Amino acid sequence: GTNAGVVVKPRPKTRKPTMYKVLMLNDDYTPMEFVVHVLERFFQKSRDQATQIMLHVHRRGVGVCGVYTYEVAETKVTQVMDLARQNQHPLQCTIEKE
Ligand code: TYC
Repeated sequence: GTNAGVVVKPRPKTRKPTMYKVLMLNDDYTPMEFVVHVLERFFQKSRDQATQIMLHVHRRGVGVCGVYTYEVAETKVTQVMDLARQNQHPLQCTIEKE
């Protein structure tokens, strides 16, 4: 086929990194607009995507903001929790191994 004659060494040490879901939890007090803002700012969601995720969390209690390696996921949780605390919102965010 293509690449005829090209010899490729197997590389057995390569591993898929363990990935972690960042989960957003519903509460009764955090404004919907704040949650949409958080999803746009820290999770690179469009306004429409952020609104869909926020409404899913509002209705179902929990939703996935994104899936990342451990260090990135942990950083995003910290960023969300810091901004929520600064604004005196009880918004909760956590990580879960995929
Ligand atoms: N339930 C909140 C309200 O009615 C909105 C909300 C959505 C809060 C998602 C948190 O993760 C959340 N204002």
